[in-house]
Amino acid sequence: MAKWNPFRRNKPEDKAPQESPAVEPGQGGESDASSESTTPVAPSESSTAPAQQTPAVPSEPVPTEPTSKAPTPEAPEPEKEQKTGFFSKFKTALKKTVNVLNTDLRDIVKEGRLVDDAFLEEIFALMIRTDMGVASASKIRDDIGKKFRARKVEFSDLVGSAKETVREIMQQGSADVNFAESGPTIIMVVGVNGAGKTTSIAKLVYRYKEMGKSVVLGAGDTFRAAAVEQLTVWANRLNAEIITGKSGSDPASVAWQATEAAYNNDHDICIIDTAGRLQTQSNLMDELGRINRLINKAANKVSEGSTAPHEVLLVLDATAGQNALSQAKGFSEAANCTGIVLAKLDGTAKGGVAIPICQEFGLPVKFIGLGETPDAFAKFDVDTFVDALFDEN
Ligand SMILES: Nc1nc2c(ncn2[C@@H]2O[C@H](COP(=O)(O)OP(=O)(O)O)[C@@H](O)[C@H]2O)c(=O)[nH]1
Ligand SMILES: [Mg+2]
Repeated sequence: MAKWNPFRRNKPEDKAPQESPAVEPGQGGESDASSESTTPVAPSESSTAPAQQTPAVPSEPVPTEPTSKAPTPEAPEPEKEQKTGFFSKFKTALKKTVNVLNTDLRDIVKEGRLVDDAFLEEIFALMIRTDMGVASASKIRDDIGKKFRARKVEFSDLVGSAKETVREIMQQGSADVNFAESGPTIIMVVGVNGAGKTTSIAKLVYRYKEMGKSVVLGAGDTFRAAAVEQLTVWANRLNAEIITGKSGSDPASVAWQATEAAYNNDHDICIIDTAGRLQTQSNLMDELGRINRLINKAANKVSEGSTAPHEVLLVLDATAGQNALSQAKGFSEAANCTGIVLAKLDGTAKGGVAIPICQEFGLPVKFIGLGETPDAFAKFDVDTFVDALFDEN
């Protein structure tokens, strides 16, 4: 495992990569982009960049003294012991869904009910009132129909069936990132402004540092100087190397350099931040594709045959409810996302939206954000989620 060297703090500023990152074989449509690499420029849509919430650098980011904890490779995965603590947070986050399931669903089967078309439609209408979306509600209804049609059911039958359906919908492989088989694991982080990208990166750094891994960051949100500062504050506090470019420089150049640094300096993990953008801004979405391809090219240049990024995490703000769904759609199409970080689950009752996100886009929810500190983060666990969803207490 690579050792992190606190004295080796590469800050190449906006030094352009030796090989122009913008020139991609077979990317004829991007020929105009090659000029961007020699003179770093702001993202082309800078003037129309999302004018929504632009979170300031946290004045007092409060990592829980992560630097005092020496990373030990044998450190147990934090989520194990956190599981119970997170259960109640999960329940709060799923309150809207839990309430409907636990009160209304219980009510309609109080005295037992015969499962017929009318009853199944009642179930469907009830599920629709939660945040699970039409497709999931239909599947829950259909599965109940298949198992119990023309039979009398009780609450526990319905809950048992619905749990099984949700588990099936959300079935996912390893909830952690897809680690590289050899060499560094490169993770790109995307999402709209204010979703929680930079905070989630800090949480990932904390997580991997705790596991004894060495981390390098790429401050790819070059659009706002404050964003670079914000990530730098976290990098310093969490003891991670950071590659920055000047404000307005080409984010792909930063991504390129961070990827190179990850390979050249034997880091285990490289996480690249990107500027927030709306899923509707097609040229900004195209830029994500370009950054993605250049990360791959950089990886290949340093280590022939490598492909990267290994993970493209889409950070969604759980408080956005159904809007998170349209973000998932836009980003998963344009940015080749491989997983979701559902941030701010601590501040919403609409966490049920995780179900349609998994179902409609086939994107696994890998991590959940439960607060603003780096440790307020957990690997998504489908069993805890389903248990919280149908918890009767
Ligand atoms: N309560 C809570 N706040 C969060 C969470 N994740 C991020 N935030 C806050 O959301 C705001 C925007 O986060 P930031 O990481 O800067 O978003 P970015 O624009 O996507 O990089 C900041 O005030 C964060 O502290 C979370 O899981 N829970
Ligand atoms: Mg940010």
